[in-house]
Amino acid sequence: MARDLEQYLRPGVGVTTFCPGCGEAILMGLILRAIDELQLDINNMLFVSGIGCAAWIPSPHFNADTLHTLHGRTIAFATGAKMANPKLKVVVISGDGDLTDIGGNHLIHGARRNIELTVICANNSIYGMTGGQVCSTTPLGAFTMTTHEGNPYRPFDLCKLVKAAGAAYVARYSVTQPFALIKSIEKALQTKGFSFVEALTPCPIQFGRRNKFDSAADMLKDLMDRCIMKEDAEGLSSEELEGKIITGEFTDGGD
Ligand SMILES: Cc1ncc(C[n+]2csc(CCOP(=O)(O)OP(=O)(O)O)c2C)c(N)n1
Ligand code: SF4
Ligand SMILES: [Mg+2]
Repeated sequence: MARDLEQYLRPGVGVTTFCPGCGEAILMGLILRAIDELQLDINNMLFVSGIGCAAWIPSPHFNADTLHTLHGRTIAFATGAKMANPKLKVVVISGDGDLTDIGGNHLIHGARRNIELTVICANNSIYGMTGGQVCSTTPLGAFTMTTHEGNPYRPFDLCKLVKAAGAAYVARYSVTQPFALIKSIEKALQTKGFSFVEALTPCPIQFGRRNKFDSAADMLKDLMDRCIMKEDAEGLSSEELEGKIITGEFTDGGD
């Protein structure tokens, strides 16, 4: 069914801030589809973002209340807003660097407290907006502006981290799995407790061009090849899972 998603966009914003081929722009559309599918009243929602390309998803694009806050401090602002007005649906949308590096402590303690927030983390494996520095999600061996000889450190598994910290709902999907990702965002938005959706998204400009991807399409194809549903991964050997990214729901304690 065709939907008028334009109704959710702030009039007059016009040009998007995203580079051509950026997966975060795809994610923006998928979040709006989830809101539309649930018929949520956007006037009863607050979108909180930090600093980074992903932080531009709600602000300035969404025609709703948005808090574009300090780098790494989204969960603190969102917690304050939720406490001040518990009826508000508070949604945090930000990048992997913002939420899990500088904001990592806020993230795990938000999950530990199981505050009713929906957190959507755009994981593009890099600090995109500031020129492509290494991030806690950068794969081992990947080239970035600050790891010219390859990243020597293993990345965080964000879903394991947030699940272990106590979140009610935790899931990971790629923007190349749009229907599953929309459904997951819908589930997160309906969770009574801390919900976390990790959205894998390509950054062709800062990650792709340093890591032998010829184009944005190549990065999307790579994600399509490597993402495997949790259920399909069960029973596969570690050799068969080499290089694969396991996607799906990792806990579903919220109701
Ligand atoms: C306290 C502070 N430290 C560092 C910065 C610089 N800075 C702004 S955005 C950013 C990284 C954003 O990366 P991420 O959250 O992954 O978003 P992306 O651009 O990749 O979507 C950094 C390091 C800042 N604005 N404030
Ligand atoms: S730098 Fe990367 S994450 Fe940022 S808008 Fe461009 S492609 Fe997207
Ligand atoms: Mg990033």
